[in-house]
Amino acid sequence: MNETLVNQDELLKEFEEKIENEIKIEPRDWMPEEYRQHLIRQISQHAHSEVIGMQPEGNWISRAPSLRAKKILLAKIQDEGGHGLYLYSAAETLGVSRDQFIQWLHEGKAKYASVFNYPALNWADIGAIGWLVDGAAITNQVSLQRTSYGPYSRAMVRICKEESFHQRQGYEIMWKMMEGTKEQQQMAQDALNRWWWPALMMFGPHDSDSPHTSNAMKWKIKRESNDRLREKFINKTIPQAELIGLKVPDPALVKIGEDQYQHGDIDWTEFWEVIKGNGPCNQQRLEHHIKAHNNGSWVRECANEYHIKSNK
Ligand code: FAQ
Repeated sequence: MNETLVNQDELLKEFEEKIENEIKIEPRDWMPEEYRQHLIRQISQHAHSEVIGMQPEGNWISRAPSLRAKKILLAKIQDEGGHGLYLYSAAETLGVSRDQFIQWLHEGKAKYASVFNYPALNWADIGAIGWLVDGAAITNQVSLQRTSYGPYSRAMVRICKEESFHQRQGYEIMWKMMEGTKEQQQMAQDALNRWWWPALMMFGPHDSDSPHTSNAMKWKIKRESNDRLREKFINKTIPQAELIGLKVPDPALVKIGEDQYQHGDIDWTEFWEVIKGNGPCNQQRLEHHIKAHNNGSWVRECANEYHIKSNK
């Protein structure tokens, strides 16, 4: 038998044993090329989501209703930028440069979470984003803390600590609005009506329609499936809505047990249309990112120059 083939078999066996025994795969470890490509796709798309996700909320910093609300929102959005940086760094350990990731985003070759292609129309939307979008993100990310790739897993641990504050700041906004005037209560309900379904879509297609789930579960990249995570999110969010007098906009929703619900049909046509680039804000989000990236080129050039000089 060919020596390289034997060697490959041994390496694969060692890799599979590590996965089996919950030992993290680290950047310098041997890994199957498909595993590496899977991670490059998922971690970079995750990073893009964090950074593009700053846009809907960023629009509201200058219009926050109080200094306290402005400070909290500013800190939260900065955190999202930081999450993008940890994740780009984790993805770079797989052998692709940050410039390449950004180029794939700008060329439309890399995705980011579909939810960020919806507009934030008023202050209640900032509450709904924190409560629902961060709430969905954290449900997924808590599970990803146990992902098999070391740098991704460690980034998730830190991100989860910050994300739980984000979820609470959003819920606090909704809560305050529900204690306010009739008009404020209607605004909160309207924001929930518009963000509920896009938040459920964040978990991705049903397991039966998810091409990546089988490998992701085999390699323990994903620890729970799209549908299982969506279910967990729904079960914890509905009681939160009811507590402050909000109604989830799903006429087919049924309670099937203690804090257990079955949801109605998700509009997958809308989901795939948004992913294809036809959502309300896809073009705006990408154009804004490209413009900001180009405007910042002089900062990158200066930083590189400084780095080269200080290392001489
Ligand atoms: N949006 O086979 P699957 C945040 C694509 S962070 C767009 O199920 P997979 C923080 C998928 O990429 C939110 N595309 O794929 C924040 C694939 O296409 P591809 C981001 C989606 O990877 C809050 C195709 O559909 N979190 O919000 C979506 O096994 C507030 C088939 O799908 C993460 O990225 C979608 N929703 O499962 C920031 C978590 N769903 O790549 C600011 C990490 C699916 O073949 C403000 N990622 N697609 O062209 C994951 O857990 C997984 O990648 C999933 C998708 C669950 C997103």
